[in-house]
Amino acid sequence: RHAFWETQPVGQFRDIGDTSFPEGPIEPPTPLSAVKQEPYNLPALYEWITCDMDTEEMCTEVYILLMNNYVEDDENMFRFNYSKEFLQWALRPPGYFKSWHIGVRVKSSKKLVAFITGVPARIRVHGDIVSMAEVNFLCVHKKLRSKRLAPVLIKEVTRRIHLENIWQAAYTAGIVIPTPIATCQYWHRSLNPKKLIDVGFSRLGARMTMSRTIKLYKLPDSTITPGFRKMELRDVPAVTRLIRGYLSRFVVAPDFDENDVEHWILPTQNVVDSYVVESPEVHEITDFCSFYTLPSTILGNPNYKTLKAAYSYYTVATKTPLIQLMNDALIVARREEYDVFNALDVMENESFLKELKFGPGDGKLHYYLYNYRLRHPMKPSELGLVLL
Ligand code: YNC
Ligand code: MG
Repeated sequence: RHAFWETQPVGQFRDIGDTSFPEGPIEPPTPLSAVKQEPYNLPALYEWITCDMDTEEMCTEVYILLMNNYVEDDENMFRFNYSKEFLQWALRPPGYFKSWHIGVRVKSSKKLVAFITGVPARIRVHGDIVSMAEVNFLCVHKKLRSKRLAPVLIKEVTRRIHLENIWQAAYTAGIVIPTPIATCQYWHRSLNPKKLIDVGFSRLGARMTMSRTIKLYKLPDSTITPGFRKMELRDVPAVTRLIRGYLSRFVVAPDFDENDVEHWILPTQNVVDSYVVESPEVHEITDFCSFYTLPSTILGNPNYKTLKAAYSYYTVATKTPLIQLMNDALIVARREEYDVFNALDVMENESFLKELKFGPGDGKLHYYLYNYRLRHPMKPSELGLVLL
């Protein structure tokens, strides 16, 4: 059934429900000298490259490969269109390894035809903080599909991760492979309902007119929470304290320090946006919310080229009601001309989705760990991890 995945140190379907395995690594690390020193073999026409994401040229090549060949929805109406600035942000966090940014070129033409990446992260699973890779942006050019190239890319990124003495990984995918640790769902909040309906992202509800729909999703022009403002560099220590305290409640969550927060949460124009609540009385940071920007190309629509989407990232409410904080996030996103605000049902998100008029998407997002077994599958609300 899964010729490749059945050979890998991941939970296997036949073992689901078997509680005799201990939680933790499936295989122990090997000495670094025992890690294969040469890259895996590619078909003869292709060659490996390490992508230097510092250069504009390389970023552009990767951007174009993904723009034309990366993830589409089930009906092939939309395709993710990660921006170059986003890719540079996603791929160069603190302590990143250039060797984990892997491309495949056609030898003769030098055309980039496949890609896979890892970035380092400390992920806590129950009480254990594990050094992992977050693996993302696996892509094979449409003309090279179903040739078993993906397993070669996965084995090569695994080899290069092992060479840095890291033996676990976290990743998400829309498909089911052995074996999800959690299965989550996307929810969508219309900000620009007319465009979303025009491009086929959403449909007019039963007994609804366009003008009633527009009114239903209308948001105020300004945020409601006193002291709500964009996060600044000086907020990093306070936001780090808030996020560490909050994420400690979940079964699987990143172990963020101040450097991580500065990279992952501090606003970067058109990439990640974060807002804090600074209490007007004592100037203390009590809450924050964040979202990242990921447009999708609208395939084959004469009137519109891109859908501008915000994706809920990390949010911590200690004083402001979570619903009010997220409503303020919707207000700023609408003001900045996003068409839709997306959120997974992870962490405490379920508590605001319905009330804030999010609707469930089709398609699920499955979370996975490589070489780490969990005793029990998790509910989405036990997950404190958002991957890009
Ligand atoms: C996938 N998304 O099951 P079996 S998500 C993992 N994640 O193997 P072929 C995948 N495995 O079942 P194609 C996968 N998609 O026979 C397919 N597979 O055991 C498995 N799409 O290979 C699949 N990006 O080359 C099967 O398939 C085998 O030509 C088949 O290529 C697949 O980034 C793909 O959705 C996805 O570009 C590259 O369809 C291609 O179809 C494509 O014949 C559009 O491969 C873009 C897309 C995936 C986005 C993502 C996370 C990837 C995680 C990879 C696993 C990482 C494991 C941890 C490694 C580090 C370990 C340490 C330490
Ligand atoms: Mg293939």
